[in-house]
Amino acid sequence: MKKINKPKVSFKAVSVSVLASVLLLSACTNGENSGSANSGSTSTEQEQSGKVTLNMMTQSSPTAPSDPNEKLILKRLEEETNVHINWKNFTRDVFVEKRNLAMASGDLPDAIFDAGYSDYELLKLAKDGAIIPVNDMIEQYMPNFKKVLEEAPQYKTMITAPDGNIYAFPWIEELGSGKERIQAVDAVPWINTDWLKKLGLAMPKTTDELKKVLIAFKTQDPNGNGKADEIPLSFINKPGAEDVAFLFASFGLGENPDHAVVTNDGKVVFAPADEGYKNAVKFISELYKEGLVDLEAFTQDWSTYLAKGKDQKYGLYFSWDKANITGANDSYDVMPPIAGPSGEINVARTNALGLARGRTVITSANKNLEATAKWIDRMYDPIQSVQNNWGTYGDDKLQNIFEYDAEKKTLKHLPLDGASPVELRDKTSIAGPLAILDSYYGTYTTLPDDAKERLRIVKEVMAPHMKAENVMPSVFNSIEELDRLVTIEADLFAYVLRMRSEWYQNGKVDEQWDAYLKELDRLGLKEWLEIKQTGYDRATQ
Ligand SMILES: [Ca+2]
Repeated sequence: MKKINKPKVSFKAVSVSVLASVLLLSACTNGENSGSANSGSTSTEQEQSGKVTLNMMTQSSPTAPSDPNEKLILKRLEEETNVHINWKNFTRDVFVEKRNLAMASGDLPDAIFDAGYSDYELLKLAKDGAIIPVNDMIEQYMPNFKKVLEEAPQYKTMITAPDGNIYAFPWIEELGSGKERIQAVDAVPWINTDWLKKLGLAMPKTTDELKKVLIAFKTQDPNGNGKADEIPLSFINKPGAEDVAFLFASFGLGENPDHAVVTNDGKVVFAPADEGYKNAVKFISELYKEGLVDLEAFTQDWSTYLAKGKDQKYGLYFSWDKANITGANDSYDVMPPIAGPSGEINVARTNALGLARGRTVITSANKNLEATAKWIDRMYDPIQSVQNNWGTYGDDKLQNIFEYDAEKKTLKHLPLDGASPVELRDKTSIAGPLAILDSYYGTYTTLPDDAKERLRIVKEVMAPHMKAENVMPSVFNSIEELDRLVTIEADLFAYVLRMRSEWYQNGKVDEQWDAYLKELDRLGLKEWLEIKQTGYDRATQ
């Protein structure tokens, strides 16, 4: 592999001082010699066989092998590319800490695979010269990735920082589009249909009917054990797929995890400052007053939530997929969106996309840019991307995710056979940078069964009731904007969550609403809205 001379790499937007620190960092790493087969004076780590060794840091599930090279996907890649990856792998719970420690110490790997960086972190690392722009590498060495960006040019815009540079390789997973994309709704409400049947109740269609159903669940012993042990309503009280906020849209615009809702005339609204939000919170507080809300909703973690779900204690609860909580059985079904006091039904759209910008970065210590770029480019080969995302085929020791048709070059999802999808995928997939476009389904791969069902729910049950025509696009803000957003959100979002939780329990939302709006202003809401609106306008013009 040809060595690229560092100064020849484009550092377009990088100042002289940063360049100096880049060179300094490289020098440090050289001197330290982090234990790999570093050949000293020549900077390429080539063995006699011509094999290149790259040092990468990554993360994995605790259920996956601690050495990623034991995964079949990576064994195959090493054979095919003649590139050996010397991994420093950390389990997810400690990864961020270890990653930050390594970057701060200057003991940089060549790349961080599955880095999980936020936009703000990417721009700060780039400013410090710890990671490098990859625009030229994409042009020169990455035909697969270029093809993805040509087929779906919107991603090129979305991964490009305001300074024109691309600092990281993204994860792109398309599953449906627009109102029907799989992320369009986060939390799905699951209702206990066994209990509805037992008590002779119909599926609730309004917020009033829901309240009556939940009261019946509490008082009429639907599980028939003679004890009032039913939990009519449970959730995990924070933004996410287990949040009760799905119900808010019955009262107006609705809420989503990042609090930004866009009106049909293109105005960005902070959902928790909306009148409909106030009425929604009041509704939840009425349910609380009736003793219908799980008291643990305010404190429970995933495992507590799951334990009661497995015991089928819930009347109504929220999650991405019921199989994760109450199991793949027919005791629960989706509760279709219900009408609020005005008689209107609405489903809020999330702003989420199957896009993570900061999936893999190349550090300034990397002396094998060409080999690294070519290796990362392999991840964007469609057949490779599909496996990286979900798992592989032809493993004689582990349950396979796919069957591979070598002639047609297609991967077919095998039945999960009762295995938990997440657990099974964690063991064999490698995640990282990849792209799966909608056009791949039916061409390179089939849809997994769980995704098929989610897409059906979003398309048939939810999308017809989505009133919002706009969502907040995935805006790559500038470092100055992010600096303000991150600072404001730390206090603003915490305050919103705290007040919502208090109001559920004390019912004082009407009395305290005006003071709350004033506090939102004091915490910087106006500036937050300005930055969001500017970003929206920039991305949609
Ligand atoms: Ca009971």
